[in-house]
Amino acid sequence: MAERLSKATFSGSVLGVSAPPNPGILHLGIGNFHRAHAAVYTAKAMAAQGGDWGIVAVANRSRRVVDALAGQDYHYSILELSSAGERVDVMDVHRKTLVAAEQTAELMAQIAHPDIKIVTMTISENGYCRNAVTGDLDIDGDLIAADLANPDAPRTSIGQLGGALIRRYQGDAGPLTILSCDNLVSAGHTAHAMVSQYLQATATPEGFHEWFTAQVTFPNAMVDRIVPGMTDGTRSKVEQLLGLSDAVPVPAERFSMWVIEDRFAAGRPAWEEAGAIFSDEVEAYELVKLRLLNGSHSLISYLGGLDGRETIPASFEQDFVRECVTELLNTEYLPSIALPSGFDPQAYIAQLFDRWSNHALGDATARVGSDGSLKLLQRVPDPALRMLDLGEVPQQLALMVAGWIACVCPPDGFDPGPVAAAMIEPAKDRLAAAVAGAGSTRAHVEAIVRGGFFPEALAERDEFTERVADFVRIITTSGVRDAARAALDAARA
Ligand code: CS2
Repeated sequence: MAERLSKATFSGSVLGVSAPPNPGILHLGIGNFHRAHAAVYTAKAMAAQGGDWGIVAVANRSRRVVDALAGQDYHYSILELSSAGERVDVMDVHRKTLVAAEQTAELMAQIAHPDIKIVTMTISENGYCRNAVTGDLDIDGDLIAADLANPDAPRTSIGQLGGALIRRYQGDAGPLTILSCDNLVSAGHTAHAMVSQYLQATATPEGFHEWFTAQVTFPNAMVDRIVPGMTDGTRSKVEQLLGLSDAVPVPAERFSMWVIEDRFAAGRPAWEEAGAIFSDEVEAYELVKLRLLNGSHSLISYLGGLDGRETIPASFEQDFVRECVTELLNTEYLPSIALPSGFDPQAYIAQLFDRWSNHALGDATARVGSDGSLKLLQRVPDPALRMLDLGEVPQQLALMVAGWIACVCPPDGFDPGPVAAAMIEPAKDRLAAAVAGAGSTRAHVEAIVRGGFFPEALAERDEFTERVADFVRIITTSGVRDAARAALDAARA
């Protein structure tokens, strides 16, 4: 059994630098993605230009990563996997960890500390507590209502940020940047809207709102790196390459991209030294990535999942999946985006095809298919409405929604198989309640589309619901391949 990775046992050099003792960044959501993305840019930026940009990493409730990191002096490895081979890097950029659910007061005090200049976050679509129908903060939902009733012990990240900002103002701790690193349309604007709607609904001291408007910024950003979940294989590969055991290594592809709006209230690391792009066209990049990569990813996962394919590359290898994705990209997504200047969409798509074919990475179909009720909101309604307004039915987007329904809330009697069963759907119970008693596939689909899972503007488009129902019917009677064929035939008619 190899020794455990730690400061004492690791004799190589870390990626970038080891962070200095005083952290300047607090990160909400210490999942794999942060550790293979922003953390890497930060370590490299400090290696190039210094700065007190070590990171306080916050887990929402699970102790697993936090305890493992503390036991390894915050060292962990990143295992890069591609057809060109594999490499391992060791990181040492975190300086402290917290668990929000157990240390809420300490978390808010830490965000209110003058040394912290930036809060970054990967709290997933779910963490923003948005109402699916209105897009506003879900103020009457159980979670936000509970935080508003008990603002000193908030459970949501939005409530914790709200409480911390009030403390920061009271303590005169200076300006702050809150940087969303989640896959959301206009991520910065969305984060800003949710936090300010929370603050509007809560008691704040005099002068607070003026301070908040002038001193707290929420830049938009597009984040990108495919980071699958860790497996036993990741751990043993790292042990083999490093000669040390790491309880929390992160597997990742080689590709990485970060496009950020340069609106930082209190300074920032020289992330451009690590390859980040500072741009005024971030929202265009966000749409490119959210639709071309993430949207297509959802279609690959539902079609591949229903076809029994356990990984994204195994799904994408199927001709019917590749054909539907190509159609989706060229006729439904690309025309919906005002591209950033100088951007070559076909080169980007060719690169996506390579990334989705990465068997060495083996990204799980079920990972991408999880959380569909939240992800599809970012990937379907706007481009679907654009086509519907032109009098066309978006066949592949309808197929995507049908695939999601067939995987996570199928009509009675249809078994979507083991890959679909491994998809985690947080709205499963609400979905089941919505479809209870539906007497036909059409009624089943309508109960979902109109059941609070999609914005009103899409829910009222019967031609869309009808097409989703057609595809669910075909999937459940003659299979996903026939549904894909029907979607392609209709698109090409
Ligand atoms: C994926 C993303 O979970 C998903 O739906 O599309 O996690 C994707 O792998 C990342 O956004 C890549 O940057």
